[in-house]
Amino acid sequence: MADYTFFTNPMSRGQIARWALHEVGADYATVIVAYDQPRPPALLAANAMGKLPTLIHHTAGGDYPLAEGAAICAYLAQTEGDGALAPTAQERAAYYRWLFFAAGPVEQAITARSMGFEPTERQQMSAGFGSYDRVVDCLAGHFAASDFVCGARFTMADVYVGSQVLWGLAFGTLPDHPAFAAYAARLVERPAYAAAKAIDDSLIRESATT
Ligand SMILES: N[C@@H](CCC(=O)N[C@@H](CS)C(=O)NCC(=O)O)C(=O)O
Repeated sequence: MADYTFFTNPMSRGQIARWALHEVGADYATVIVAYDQPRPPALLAANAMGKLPTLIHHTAGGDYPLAEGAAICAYLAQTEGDGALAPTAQERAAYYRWLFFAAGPVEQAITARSMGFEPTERQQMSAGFGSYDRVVDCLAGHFAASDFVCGARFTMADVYVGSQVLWGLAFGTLPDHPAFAAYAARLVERPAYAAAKAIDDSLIRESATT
């Protein structure tokens, strides 16, 4: 049995987890979940949300279910290989700050904007993301000053934060800011990104022809 069971759909945030799995060279078996079919019982047992991506880590000590793209990235960085993509003590503050910022405010701001919700000035005080423009300015400001989340070095936080930027640029849900474009260009040079993307792109092409 592979070390990880990976429930995904190629057209999903599962792409983030696959990239992370490839960055650490994890041994995984994929279970493709079709959106128009009932969720497999093993997926629901691992994640009652039935959402993708979901992983199960099979270890000698038992099975560990894992969900949430950002948590999957952080877990894999810490658990697999030599931990090279986990943060050093000096990188930890930036690593967690931007990982949580991307999973919370960035995700909420993009979702709110694409679903037509713009908080009023008063609502912005209690909405965790404040406003779409504040989130975008904050994120773009970081990448205007820094090559990667933690500075000069690529870490696993870049898989998650970077995926938000890559998807945002691809779907037009983030503006074409030069700092985002330059960051995206650095990310796509990662061999693990290319390998994971090739698998999902090929699965998408296959499903279009069946
Ligand atoms: N908070 C989750 C969101 C996961 C999520 O919404 N996944 C979508 C695909 S991108 C999904 O599984 N949708 C199917 C459903 O909700 O049943 C994460 O960041 O991993």
